[in-house]
Amino acid sequence: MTRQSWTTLALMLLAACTAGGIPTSSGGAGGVTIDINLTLSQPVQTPYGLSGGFTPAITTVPVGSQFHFTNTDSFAHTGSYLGSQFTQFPAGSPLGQGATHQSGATLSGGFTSGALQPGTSSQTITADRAGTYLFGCFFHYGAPMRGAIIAQ
Ligand SMILES: [Cu+2]
Repeated sequence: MTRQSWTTLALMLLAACTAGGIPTSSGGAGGVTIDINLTLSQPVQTPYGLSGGFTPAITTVPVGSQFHFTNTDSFAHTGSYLGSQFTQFPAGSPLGQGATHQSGATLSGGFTSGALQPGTSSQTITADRAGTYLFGCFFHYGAPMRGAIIAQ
């Protein structure tokens, strides 16, 4: 390979690893990673209200792509869909105990990661339908621990 080709290849690999770029998978879970870490992610204001604990606070993905949650914190969290009735983060948590049991593999069907232990990832979830989907952590919703995923 020429020097030029190596440079091009290196740039392509770099681009693929950039956040928001081409989804890469590692460790089995597919698609874009939404990082869960209440300790490191400070609350930020979003169009949906105060977000925190999830990075990015708002994740935008193409319809048909996939994402998952990875808990990089030192204690358990969930990433749980709040429900289609919410266009803003409600003041109090709408999540029930069921959020601690992993279920759902699509945005349209609803989803929860279940209680994710430190260093673990959720199931892969497919962004099958356009829209804005608000989610939160069952344990620390009020922290605040909330985020959004936009499929478009
Ligand atoms: Cu939490």
